[in-house]
Amino acid sequence: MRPILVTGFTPFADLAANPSAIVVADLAARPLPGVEIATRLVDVRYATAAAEIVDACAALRPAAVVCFGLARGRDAVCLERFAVNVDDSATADNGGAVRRGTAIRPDGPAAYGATLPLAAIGEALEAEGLPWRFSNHAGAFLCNHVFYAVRHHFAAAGSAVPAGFVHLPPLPPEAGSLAPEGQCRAARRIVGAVAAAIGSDRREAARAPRRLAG
Ligand code: PCA
Repeated sequence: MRPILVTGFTPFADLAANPSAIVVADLAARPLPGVEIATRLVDVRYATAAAEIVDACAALRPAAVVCFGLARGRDAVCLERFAVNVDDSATADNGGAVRRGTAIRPDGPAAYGATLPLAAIGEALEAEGLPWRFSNHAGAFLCNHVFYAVRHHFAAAGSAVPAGFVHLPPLPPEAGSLAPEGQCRAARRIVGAVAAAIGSDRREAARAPRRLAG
């Protein structure tokens, strides 16, 4: 079975912890029944983060990719619709690099859409009573950077592997926070919804030849 690749980030700036690292550790320690999961925790660095995740995609050939990160100042789990082709943040990465208005891929399109089943993920979060919403882009720091790089990797290969990005709200005591238990529950529901969507696609594909033959 090809795994679902789930990624998270280290803390950055003045943060002591990053909820995306917590949910990745939780999924690695307690995988969802019947779902193969591979996890990667990457440092918040322009020079290495995207390459590490793209290399994992090439090595693992995952069935889907769900990247998680923290969005400070938001108060809900945000399902990101688009990655934009620009690095542009006043915040320095963990190597001290600041990028303002730099194209991620000078040869790439202005934006990529998520290919995860966002509506089904939203329904799963709603059913769990968790705060969530759609978001139209993932900012212009490392989260957007890896989201764009992963989508570029699959688009360049002509691959339809579902891939996208979910921003988690902050941990307590920040405003709008979600406690670790809620963060982990959200991540489990998200990955579960992706696994269910992939599973039903596979069943469709398996039925299709018989339908054509019959
Ligand atoms: N959040 C940052 C980068 C890493 C993270 O967890 C962002 O929103 O870009």
